[in-house]
Amino acid sequence: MAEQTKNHSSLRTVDWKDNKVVMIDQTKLPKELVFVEFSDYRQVANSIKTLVVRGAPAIGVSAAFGLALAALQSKATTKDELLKDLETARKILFETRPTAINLKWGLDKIMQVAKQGTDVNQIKELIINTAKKMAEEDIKINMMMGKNGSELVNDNDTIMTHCNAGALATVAYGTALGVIRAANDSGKKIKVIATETRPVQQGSRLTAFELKYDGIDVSLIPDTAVGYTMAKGLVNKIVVGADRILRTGHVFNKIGTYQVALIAKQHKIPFYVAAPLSTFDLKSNPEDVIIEQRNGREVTGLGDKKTAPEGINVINPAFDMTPPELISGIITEKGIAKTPYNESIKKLFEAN
Ligand code: RUB
Repeated sequence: MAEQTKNHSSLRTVDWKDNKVVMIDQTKLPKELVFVEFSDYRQVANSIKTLVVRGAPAIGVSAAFGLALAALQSKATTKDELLKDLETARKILFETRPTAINLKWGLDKIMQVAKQGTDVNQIKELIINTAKKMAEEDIKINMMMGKNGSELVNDNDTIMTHCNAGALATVAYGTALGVIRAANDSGKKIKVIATETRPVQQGSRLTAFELKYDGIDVSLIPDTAVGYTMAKGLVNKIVVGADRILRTGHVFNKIGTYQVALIAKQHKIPFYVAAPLSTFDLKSNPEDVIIEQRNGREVTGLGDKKTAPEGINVINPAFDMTPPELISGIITEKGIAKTPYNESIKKLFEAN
C-alpha cells in the first residue's frame, strides 16, 4: 500500500499484482482509502459500471486489465477458442459505460495484440505484458502532458478544475491535475479551485481529496459558484479533462463542463482541456456520441437523504459537449492543439 499511495507523488488508481487487478475503490473516498482485488473480468466490468474506477484513461487501462484476467480465466486450448472467450469478455467490458472513448481504445489494443499471437500461452503472456505496459505508459504520458501544460501556467495562478481529471481518473499523476502537479513541481505557486461536481461529487470527493493528499492548495466551491468566482477575479485559468475529443475539437466531459467554459468566455479566462491521444475519437461526429444517462436517484437526494418529491421526473446526463470556439487549447502528450482544431489535431496524430 505504501508503494501504491506515494508513487509519483500521487495515488496509483489501478495496478496488476500477482495476476490480479488491484484498484482503489473510489466510491469509498474520501472517508476510506480501500484497495480492492479482482481475479474475474466480470468484477472489473462491474467496477467500471459502478464507478469503483472511473475517469477516461483509468477506465481504458482497467478494461485492458479486464481482458488480461479473461485470458487467464479461459480454459481454451487453441488460439481460436481463446479469441472467442476474449471476444465475449470484450463485449461485456465494452457495454459498461458509453461515453469515454478510452474504453474502446484499451479493448481494441488488447484484441489486436491477441490476434497477432500464435499459441494460447504466448497470447496470454502478450496480453498481460501489453496491459501492464499500457498502465506504465499512461503515467509517462500524463507526466509529458503535465510538462507541456505547465508552460501555460504562471506563478501565483489560481486554476479552476471541474470533476476529477487527476491521478484517480488515470493510472497515476493525472491529466488536468497533472498539469497542476507539473507546474507545482517546477516551483510555481499554484492554487486550485475545485467544483464539487454534482451529482456524483467527483470534485469534492476525489479532486479535493487527492490534492489535499499531495499538499496542493485547494479550495472547494459549489458548482453554482463558478460564475461568482470568475466574476470576482478569483480564477486565472481553467483546466479540465475529457472523456472524448472529436477531430473538430468538440470536447465531451463531465456534465457542467460546458457551463464552466461559457462563463469563462464571458470573463475572458483561458479554458484548457488536458487529455491523452487515447481520448481522441477521429471518426465520430458530435451527434454520434452517446451521452450516458444515469439513475435519477443521484439527483433526488443528497447522500442517503432524499430532497426531491416522490415520483419526480429527473434528467441526469453524465456528460456534456463543449464546442471548440470556447476552448483556448487542448493539452496532450504530443503538444498543445489550438484553433483551427481540425488542422492542429491532425498534426498531433501525424507526429505520433
Ligand atoms: C470523468 C470525467 C473526467 C474525465 C477525465 O467522469 O468526466 O473529467 O474522465 O479524463 P466519470 P482525463 O467520473 O463519470 O467517469 O483524465 O482524460 O482528462
